[in-house]
Amino acid sequence: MRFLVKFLVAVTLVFSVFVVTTESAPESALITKIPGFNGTFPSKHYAGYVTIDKEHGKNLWYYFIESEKNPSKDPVVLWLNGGPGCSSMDGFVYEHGPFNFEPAKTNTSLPQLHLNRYSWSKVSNIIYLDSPVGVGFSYSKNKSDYDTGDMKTAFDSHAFLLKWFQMFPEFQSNPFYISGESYAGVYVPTLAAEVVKGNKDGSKPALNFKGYLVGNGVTDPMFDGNALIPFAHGMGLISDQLFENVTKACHGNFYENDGVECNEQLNKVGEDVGRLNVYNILEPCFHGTSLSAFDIRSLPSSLLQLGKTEKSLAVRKRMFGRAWPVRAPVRPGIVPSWSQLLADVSVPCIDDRVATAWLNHPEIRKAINAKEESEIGRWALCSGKLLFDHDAGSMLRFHRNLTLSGYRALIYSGDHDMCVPFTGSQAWTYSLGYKVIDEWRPWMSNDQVAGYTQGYANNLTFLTIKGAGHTVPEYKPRESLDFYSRFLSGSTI
Ligand SMILES: *[C@@H]1O[C@H](CO)[C@@H](O)[C@H](O)[C@H]1NC(C)=O
Ligand SMILES: *[C@@H]1O[C@H](CO)[C@@H](O)[C@H](O)[C@H]1NC(C)=O
Ligand SMILES: *[C@@H]1O[C@H](CO)[C@@H](O)[C@H](O)[C@H]1NC(C)=O
Ligand SMILES: *[C@@H]1O[C@H](CO)[C@@H](O)[C@H](O)[C@H]1NC(C)=O
Ligand SMILES: *[C@@H]1O[C@H](CO)[C@@H](O)[C@H](O)[C@H]1NC(C)=O
Ligand SMILES: CC(=O)N[C@H]1CO[C@H](CO)[C@@H](O)[C@@H]1O
Repeated sequence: MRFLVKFLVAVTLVFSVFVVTTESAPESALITKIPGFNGTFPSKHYAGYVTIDKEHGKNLWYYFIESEKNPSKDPVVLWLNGGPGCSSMDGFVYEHGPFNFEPAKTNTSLPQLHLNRYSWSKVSNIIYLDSPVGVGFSYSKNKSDYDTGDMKTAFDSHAFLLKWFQMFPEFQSNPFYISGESYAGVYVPTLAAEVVKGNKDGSKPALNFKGYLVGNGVTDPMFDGNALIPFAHGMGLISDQLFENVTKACHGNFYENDGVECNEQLNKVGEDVGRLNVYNILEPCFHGTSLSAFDIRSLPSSLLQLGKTEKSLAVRKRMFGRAWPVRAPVRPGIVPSWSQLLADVSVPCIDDRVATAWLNHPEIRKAINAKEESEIGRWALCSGKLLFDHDAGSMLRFHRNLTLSGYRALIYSGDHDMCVPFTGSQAWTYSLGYKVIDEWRPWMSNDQVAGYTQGYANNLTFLTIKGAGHTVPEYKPRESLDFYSRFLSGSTI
């Protein structure tokens, strides 16, 4: 376990008091036109930089979309993708952003944009933030800022929020929520704790923080590490006999056991599940297996239909996100960088083609107020620039504090994700020991069972989305907009 000395130094240097002013939304950040989109925006879009440390030239980039319903009353939601090191434009392009992307016909033309009828901006004001600096379009002129970790990231994102709400004062009284998925299972609670602390300490403006949402979130090494074996067994990926053997050999403790016998059994599990698409076991995996383009065409059509959604454009067939190789749950300490992972050729199912082509096109970067490539480099879905320390420990104490302080929490889980399986999230939410007030039951979307939920005291809700993978709205956009809007409005999911 590493300590927080660096972080504490940074805190003392960076701390400053923000002055509340009465400006309104910055006109210079307003986006009026995006090449590749011919229609009119259903609501206002803004993008730009917030400088959180002038001396270092430290700048966080955001894309903000006003609600299409009632921007002055609807919640403001911050969205964070994980990694660590992945851009939140992943969520914008592939999950719940305002557009669906039609890949460009040639490699010099632009992707064509269509409106996404299941965009989360239908019911909320939403901020996509590239965080920490070194990720997406966010940057620092002092490269030492790329040596970072959980606590520093939370501290900086809080500084961003204070400045952002100062720039957009008309949103200061809206309910405010923090959301994210995957490694944002760490970003969200740590940032929420900073926000609560800031409010207590009188930071200005006060943030009207109400609660948070975490999807397939990294939370705790023991719960996350023990999740795979029961998941693989329940999903029919390993045999009853192997399940019995591995459980016996590892004494039911799969996350840190290094006994020879246990390891042998875990290796057998690895052989069974290793070539699956870790982000959605139903999806084909084009990389990291021997499937060639020809093999893919010859797959039975029933297999090609798997994971098909109502989205007008197909979901990513290959995707990029942090692959915790099946037996490497997130542990305290340095998290390997994306370039190190890629060098090991251990990230399966990679694709970021539409997003990469779009966000590196000079016309697009100009339109969305992002710095030019010559100044800050290429946009990458996940950054290899960071030296990132997982220094916040288990998230359980954060969740306990936040929920006991009255903040609402939705912990949701695509139930076909093998990266952060629902079995872990289900187990840790239960482990908090809160009274069950809404016993496990199906929840409905469009007259169909969309998944299962269990509600606890202290406004904690656990929810699964049936058939969804790691990036839930990418697979189940309609169901996702349903649970999202019900949670935000405070009604029963
Ligand atoms: C675009 O595609 C053509 C034909 O496939 C290829 O020769 C060219 O190198 C590509 N250009 C870029 C910038 O990728
Ligand atoms: C937008 O307009 C351009 C030029 O008229 C056209 O080539 C393109 O197909 C249109 N895109 C969409 C999505 O309608
Ligand atoms: C970058 O920041 C570090 C830590 O604050 C400082 O020691 C260093 O002098 C800075 N470097 C530059 C080039 O400003
Ligand atoms: C389980 O363990 C038994 C006893 O060691 C062995 O005979 C059997 O082959 C194992 N089965 C599997 C599936 O590993
Ligand atoms: C939990 O709350 C206590 C009391 O407000 C505070 O001292 C502590 O730092 C909090 N812990 C976390 C992890 O937020
Ligand atoms: C908005 C909401 O659901 N609030 C509830 C949070 O939890 C407390 C105690 O469990 C309830 O009294 C609130 O109604």
